[in-house]
Amino acid sequence: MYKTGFVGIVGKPNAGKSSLVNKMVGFKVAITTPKPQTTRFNIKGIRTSDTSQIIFVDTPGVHNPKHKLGEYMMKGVNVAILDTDVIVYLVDATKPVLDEANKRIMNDIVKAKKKIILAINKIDSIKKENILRIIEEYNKYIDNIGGSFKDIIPISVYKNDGLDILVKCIEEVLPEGEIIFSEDEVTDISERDIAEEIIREKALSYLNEEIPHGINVKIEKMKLRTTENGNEVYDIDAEIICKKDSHKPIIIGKNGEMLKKISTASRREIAEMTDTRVNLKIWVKVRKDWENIDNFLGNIKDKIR
Ligand SMILES: Nc1nc2c(ncn2[C@@H]2O[C@H](COP(=O)(O)OP(=O)(O)OP(=O)(O)O)[C@@H](O)[C@H]2O)c(=O)[nH]1
Ligand SMILES: [Mg+2]
Repeated sequence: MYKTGFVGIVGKPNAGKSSLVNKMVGFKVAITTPKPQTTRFNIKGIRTSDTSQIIFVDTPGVHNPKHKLGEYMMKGVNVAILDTDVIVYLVDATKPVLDEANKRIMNDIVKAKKKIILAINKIDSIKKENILRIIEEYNKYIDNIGGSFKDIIPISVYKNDGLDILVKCIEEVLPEGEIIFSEDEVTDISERDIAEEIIREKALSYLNEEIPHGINVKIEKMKLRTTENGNEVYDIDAEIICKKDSHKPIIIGKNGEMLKKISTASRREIAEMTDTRVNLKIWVKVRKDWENIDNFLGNIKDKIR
């Protein structure tokens, strides 16, 4: 009996949701960083095997929004809860406390009568006895709001620990069905979108303090060109958008060194992903308060689905 369905991966920022989806799919569909609130819109990661096609939906970390950007991010989480067959609620075992925003989301999942699997990630970084305490706390909470977990699975994405069991548990609760996406499809987002995300990932990784989360990346042009000697090259023009005048020189860096670092790392990874040479130009622009202005949020707002 072949199983097919959509599985929402929901949880606090930094729990390892995007890392889990990438590992399950075997391809980097979503960027990951050690900084919370990396993911800004839902991304599908498709895992096709002999027994099932699981369409994972990676979602932004659950938080209390402080601007329009945050509101759109949380809208994405809510859409995923309604539109998927199963929810994997992912807990970071090193920071398991259930905050108010996450309690609300848990209530929404129970209210929507969705099947929930609790996965406790990063067990490579805690003592075994702490896992029991986390299980107890979460069981108590869900019991209080009239729900229950279909399964509880400790995992480590880093160590590939418990992931086979997680897949089996998902397959058990997924509906029977035919394959939806062709076998070679791994995601629903375009190369252009992934390229934007890769540039943002590099900027997030290299920049410090308050700047990383205040940036957005927009690709203005991404065109394939054939050179005189018959090689293909992607010409890419991109903008890093920041919200304050004072951030711009920091992103560019002394003698342009920071921007060069971001640009070199991005170019390499985009070239690897597209299997094509890349000619990447990045400009830095200031758009004051862009996180609250609809015009500048198109690339996030349009991806709520
Ligand atoms: N120790 C440990 N760290 C992990 C594991 N899985 C992911 N991480 C790390 O946790 C951090 C956050 O991972 P992400 O996958 O970006 O987390 P996320 O839940 O998608 O975060 P947001 O998009 O911000 O909501 C990264 O530094 C990962 O390398 C794991 O199994 N063990
Ligand atoms: Mg993420």
